[in-house]
Amino acid sequence: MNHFLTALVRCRAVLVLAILPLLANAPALADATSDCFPHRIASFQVGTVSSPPAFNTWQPGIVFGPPGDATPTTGSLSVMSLGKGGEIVLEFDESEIVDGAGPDFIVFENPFFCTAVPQSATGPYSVFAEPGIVAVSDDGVNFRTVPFNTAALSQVGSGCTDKVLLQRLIGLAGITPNFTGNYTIPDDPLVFDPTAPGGVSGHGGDAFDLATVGLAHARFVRITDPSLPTGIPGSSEGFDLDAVVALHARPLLGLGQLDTDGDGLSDEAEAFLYHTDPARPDTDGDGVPDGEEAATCRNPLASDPDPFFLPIVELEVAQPSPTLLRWNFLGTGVTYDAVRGGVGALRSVGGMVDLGVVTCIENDSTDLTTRGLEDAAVPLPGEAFFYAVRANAAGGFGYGLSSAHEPRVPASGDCK
Ligand SMILES: [Ca+2]
Ligand SMILES: [Ca+2]
Ligand SMILES: [Ca+2]
Ligand SMILES: [Ca+2]
Repeated sequence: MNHFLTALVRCRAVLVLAILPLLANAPALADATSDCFPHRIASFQVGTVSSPPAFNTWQPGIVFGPPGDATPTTGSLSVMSLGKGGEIVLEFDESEIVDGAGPDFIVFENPFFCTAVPQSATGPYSVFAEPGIVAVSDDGVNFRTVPFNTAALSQVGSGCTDKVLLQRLIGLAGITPNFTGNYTIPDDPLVFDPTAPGGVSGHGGDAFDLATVGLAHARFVRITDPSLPTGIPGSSEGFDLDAVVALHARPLLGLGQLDTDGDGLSDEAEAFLYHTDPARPDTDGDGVPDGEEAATCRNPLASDPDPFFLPIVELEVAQPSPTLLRWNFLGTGVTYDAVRGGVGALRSVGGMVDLGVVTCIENDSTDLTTRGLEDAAVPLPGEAFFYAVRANAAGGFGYGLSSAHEPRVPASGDCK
């Protein structure tokens, strides 16, 4: 069965194309969405681990998107280990963090309670914590380190860290246990919440305020592992980065993009992606501009406390296999549709990209391990495939329209 995806790419700019095998490590096409996550690793120097390679360094994109599933006593595995002494710089390239009231971003590592979770503010506990030093920058050159207690940090040992010491580690990341939930609610580790699992007042992670380093806005977050004697020998030593989430942010307009209503989102992004009004800065009338809602993972179309974002996938061609395609984004409740066609079928129609005849669709892939597609087919000599991978939030969009403007139905089966 053949499938037609006329006009789908433009209308769903969350689609990206990778062309195989012409472009090894094919970069994703730029898009114009904004959300509360960084989308670029500006630099990464892996530290040392007893059993290299450091965990998930082969899929570093796992640090993008929301934090992975965790409970107060089981940390997320959706992390990349920095290794002892490792350092990573994440860049917000579609938005910038701004200094609002209180904390402005959260860093999620995967600390967890070693003991029973505390039942009251006075209850004892300890946490398996691997602290990281956090610095922020507006230009990617000049970084300002969030102040922390160096004497307290030097006391962190190889095992679990006691409550008393933990409370002296404020200013570092990797301290507060996480649990799945609304990851845009910052935790205050000094406030016990009797209604929350483990007494964590938000959903865990460690929240930071740009005001503490005197910055009005920032696009870069650097995390440095302090090379402590913490952790279990293996591939996961050092700071395990799960996610960075902006709480106060605004979108950055791309070059030449029009923003008629000045809400931070381009006219095109409003019309094609968010379905907000390009002539109205606050489409849902809740007092928060569309762009600010998008850049902080809130729905610009509704006053909904749950995090909202348009999942973006970026493709890579796994080497040395030229037919293994991977994508770097993983969010709870997100499935993926992989679509393959011939490059020769691609054509431009009225500013849209017509994918032409599509020869294979992998529908609703939820492979959480590899987030990849190993395609049994290979292109003929001198020809190439394109792949479009579309992330599909739970209950999300349909499959677009055929060239006859009828709802497209994916094939049964997959590309394997
Ligand atoms: Ca602030
Ligand atoms: Ca706008
Ligand atoms: Ca608008
Ligand atoms: Ca609004």
